[in-house]
Amino acid sequence: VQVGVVIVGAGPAGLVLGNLLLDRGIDCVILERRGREAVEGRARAGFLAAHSVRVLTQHGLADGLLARGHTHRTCLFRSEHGEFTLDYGELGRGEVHTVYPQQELVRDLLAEYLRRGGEIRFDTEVEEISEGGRVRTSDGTDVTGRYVAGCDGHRGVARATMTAHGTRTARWDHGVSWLAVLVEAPPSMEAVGYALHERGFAGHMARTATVTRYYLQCPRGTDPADWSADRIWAELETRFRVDEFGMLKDGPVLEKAVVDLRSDVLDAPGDGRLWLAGDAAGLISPSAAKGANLAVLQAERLAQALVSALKHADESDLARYAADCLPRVWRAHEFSHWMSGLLHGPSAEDTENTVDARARYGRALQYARLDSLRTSRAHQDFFAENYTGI
Ligand code: RFL
Repeated sequence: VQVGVVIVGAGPAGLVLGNLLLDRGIDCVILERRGREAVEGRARAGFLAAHSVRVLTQHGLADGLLARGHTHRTCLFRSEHGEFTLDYGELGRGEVHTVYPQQELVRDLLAEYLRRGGEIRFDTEVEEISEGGRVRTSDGTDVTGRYVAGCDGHRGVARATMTAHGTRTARWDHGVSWLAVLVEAPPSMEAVGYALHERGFAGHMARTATVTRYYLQCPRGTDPADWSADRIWAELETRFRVDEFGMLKDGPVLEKAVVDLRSDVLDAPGDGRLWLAGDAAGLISPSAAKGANLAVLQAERLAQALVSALKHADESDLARYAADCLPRVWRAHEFSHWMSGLLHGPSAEDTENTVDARARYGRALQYARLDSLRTSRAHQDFFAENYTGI
């Protein structure tokens, strides 16, 4: 079988790309390792940047998120020094977030892809991508594309193929992990909540009227099974200082998983016939909620470049794809990295090993960052621009 583009992976990157290609009359097929139910049920991101909403709207992919998503414009920081709220919708470029669970976005994108006549094969794992654009799948069939789009996440074959051919990776391990918890309870506050605490960071992010996401910083190697619902709520209440600021709205824990905070970026997100988008091209720690937004950005750019290549035999946009995306990718990483420093303070290693000096220095820097953000309008504008921007 020969098609214009073989897309590996049906996450946000692959599905946005597939829709945009179909729109321009490019034939493509998506190969997805998992079944439809698993693809549509995976709860991850929730905060969409204004840029992502613009791209999705422009391409007729935003009906669901415009109808059921919520606008979000404030974030709150709580620490031993009290709390303050930033109305980021009034700062910087005046952009806001749209809160819409990733699994609902994926469901919408998939429905639209099928409505546009797109082909997708579920339960089909790609095992190898070879130089001529040939893709070997677990069911023993080969599919060949004029181009292959690797949208198979950070553990996928596309990235492994690139690195096996010598593409280098820039990588950072933030040294901490988050216990990511989904609870069946309405949000406890209007804002995104960031709690800085000597026991570690805790986060609160709205998802829907009945489901809320919480995060708890935990040591690397934490087993989620060690965290009972009671322990989770007790720790959240301590770090959110409920005695001082009021209770959280609790409810049953629906899901818990540990996410290690790591970031990396491939030097070259593609070459020849194989081009990467989303987590396949780079993983960003969730500290500033940028991952799904970078996936949308890259899928849009890659779609344009592939259309030029396939319709006009012009590969100059593909040649420029890296230069086009990487500066914005790195700006997102820079901001996420700064957020990570703000939220986490000194690493557990610093606190345990070099007890005093380094830990105290790290903690003081953390509070200086927070204080700058609390008191400087210029810093608040800069924060808002990066927080909502892509
Ligand atoms: P995905 O979503 O991982 O999709 C990749 C797809 O490829 C399939 N696949 C294969 N298929 C065929 N053959 C193979 N060999 C394959 N290998 C893999 C997989 O089954 C899967 O369906 O990658 P994509 O499309 O690049 O999208 C990236 C985003 O999912 C990710 O960046 C975000 O979820 C990150 N993220 C957040 N991003 C935001 O912008 N805002 C947020 O609020 C936010 N919160 C989060 C997050 C990520 C989290 N976790 C779990 C890491 C919260 C969490 C807890």
